[in-house]
Parts: sequence; structure tokens; C-alpha cells
Amino acid sequence: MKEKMESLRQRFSKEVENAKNSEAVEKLRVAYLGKKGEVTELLKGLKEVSGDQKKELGQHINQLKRQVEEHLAQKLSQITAMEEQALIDSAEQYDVTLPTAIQSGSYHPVTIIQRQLEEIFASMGFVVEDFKEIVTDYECFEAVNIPKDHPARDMQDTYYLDNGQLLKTHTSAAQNHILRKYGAPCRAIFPGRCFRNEATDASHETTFFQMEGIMVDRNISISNLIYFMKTMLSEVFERDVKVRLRPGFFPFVEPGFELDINCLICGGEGCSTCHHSGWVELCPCGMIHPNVLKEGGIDPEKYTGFAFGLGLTRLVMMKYGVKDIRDLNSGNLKALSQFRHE
Ligand code: FA5
Repeated sequence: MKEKMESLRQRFSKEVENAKNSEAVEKLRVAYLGKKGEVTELLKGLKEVSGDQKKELGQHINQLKRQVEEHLAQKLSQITAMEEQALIDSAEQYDVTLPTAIQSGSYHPVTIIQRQLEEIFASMGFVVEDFKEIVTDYECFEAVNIPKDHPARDMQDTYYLDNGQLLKTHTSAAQNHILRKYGAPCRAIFPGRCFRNEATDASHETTFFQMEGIMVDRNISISNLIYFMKTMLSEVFERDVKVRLRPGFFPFVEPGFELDINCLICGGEGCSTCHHSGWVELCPCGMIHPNVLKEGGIDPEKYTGFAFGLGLTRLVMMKYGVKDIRDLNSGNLKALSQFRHE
């Protein structure tokens, strides 16, 4: 029996030595220590042996069993360390510059169009300005000729802070700051996020983007305004789009206009986006009111200017055929990822 055990020990040692991976070690464990393993069978065979011999043999088999267990454990930890190292080594060879199958992020369509507009206007000599989102009552209303209790305020309810400041309802809130910063002559655009406390529908959100533009110089007229509006639209849409100009009232312009675009979702037939009118209000505009120029430190006797407040989010809807404005703020990756390659 002892000889049998010795030859088993030697065979096991060789086999453990040759094991190349953790599966091979597991196979050995089953072959020697499993239910029908060789060492287990030896232990089972003890019941055939009697008396003192049983005790002595039992000790030897248990010793062999412990040795087998220890060897297997040692070999397993050796192999695990090697396998981990191999993983680390192969990770080191991973080339992070290679294109991957992982989906990359993309710019929001509003950002894409905003940047395109910034390029168009910059090429026409306009500076691009940024402005804060929390503004004072003066900046948002009084500086643009909307005194306290003016009915025009009803059109632009917003969210007020305890300190009396508010989330800006329109990019016109930056007009005074820009006029004071540059004086006359000046050409500037200033895109920004706006907020209004109003019911949402397919074309109205409580948070949306506008892009304001002003041009002040000697002898600026409505013809200049129309020229810049037409140039901007034909560049963005890369084709002729039907627009209409109609009178519109805004306290900060005189005369004021509404520039509407033929609804590109329904082709002018009427749909929920255009409230079944066939037209979408896109870009109110007009000649800057003398009071606004004066408040900005510019002499209205010498200078005139135009201003426009483009509905940037609505422009994006028309450009990409987005039927519902709420899709643009929903964070829906399926919708937004369509703009990845722009
Ligand atoms: C204004 O905000 C004026 N400050 C624009 C202006 C600037 C006029 C300079 C004259 C001179 P109005 O409230 O109409 O105007 O908004 C301008 C545009 O912003 C709208 O034509 C529309 O395209 C967009 N807009 C307004 N409210 C929302 C809203 N709730 N959701 C999405 N877009 C909106």
C-alpha cells in the first residue's frame, strides 16, 4: 500500500508541475480529491483494513491528502498570479488611439446651429458675446423700455429669486450691457438660454435658446435688417425658404416686426408645431427704440440700429424637422445621437 501511495505522490507531483492553467489544476483536484478521486478511494479502502494497520495507514493517507491539497493550492495561486499578469500585459498593449466600437458623444443640435450662426455672423463683422442667465429686473425689462407694470411683462413671466433677480426671459436682457461695452458703432450677437413660466406644447418650452443680434451705426435702416436676416436664413437652410414680415409690437423696437418662416415640418399645410397656421414665429426684430439707445449711452440723434431676437431652438426644429420642441430637452439619446456626425 505504501508503495502504491508513493507512486501516486510522484505521479501527482509531475502532473501538478505540468499544469498550465487553472482549469488543469481543477481537473487534478477532481482526479485526486473528488468524490471518486484516487486519494478519496484510498481513504474509502481503509474500511477493509483492520486494527493498528488501519490507524497507521489512515495517518499516511491523510498526510498524503494534505500534501495534495497544499500543492494544488500553491499551484493555483501561482497560476492565478501568472494569468493576472498576462491580462495586465495584454492591457498595456492596448492602443488607446485606435477607433473603438464604443459610441462617442455628440453636440446638441442647438450647439451645432449656434456655432454655425456664430461663424456666419463673425464673417459679417459681428462679435460674439456671452451673458449671464440670472439677471436683474433692470437688465431684463427696464433697460429695454419695459418699465414696471408695463403690460408687455405679462408676455414674459419667469422664475424669480428671493433677492429680486430673475432667470432671463429673453436675450434682449444683454442689450444694455453690450451697448455700454462697445458704444457706437457696434455689431454683436449674443446667444443664450432663456426661461419662461408658461405652459409647454409642441413649440413652447419653459427653457429654450435665443440668439440676439444688434447693429448700431450711422444710417442703419430696415433694409440692412432685412439683408442680414435673409443672409442668415439662406446660409442656415442652404436653400430658399419662404418668410414673411409682419408688424409686431415690442417696447424696445420702433418699428417692430415678426419674421415668420413657412413651417418646414408640414410644408405650410398646418400641423401642431405651427398651431395649424402654416407659419412659425422665428425671429422678431426691428429698429432699436431711441430710449434703449439712450439708456445704453448712445445718442439716438446720431445713431440708429436694428435688433433681432432669433428663436434658436425653433430654428433647430425647422432645420432638422423636429416636430416637438420637448424632444430637444428630453435627454433622449436615441433622438440626440442622430446628430453625431454633424
Ligand atoms: C422676444 O423675446 C424679444 N426679446 C425678441 C426681440 C429682440 C424682438 C430684439 C425685437 C428685437 P418673443 O417673446 O417673441 O420676443 O421671442 C422671440 C422668439 O423666441 C420667438 O419668435 C420664438 O422663436 C422663441 N420663443 C419664445 N418663447 C418661446 C418658448 N416658450 N419656447 C421656445 N421658443 C420660444
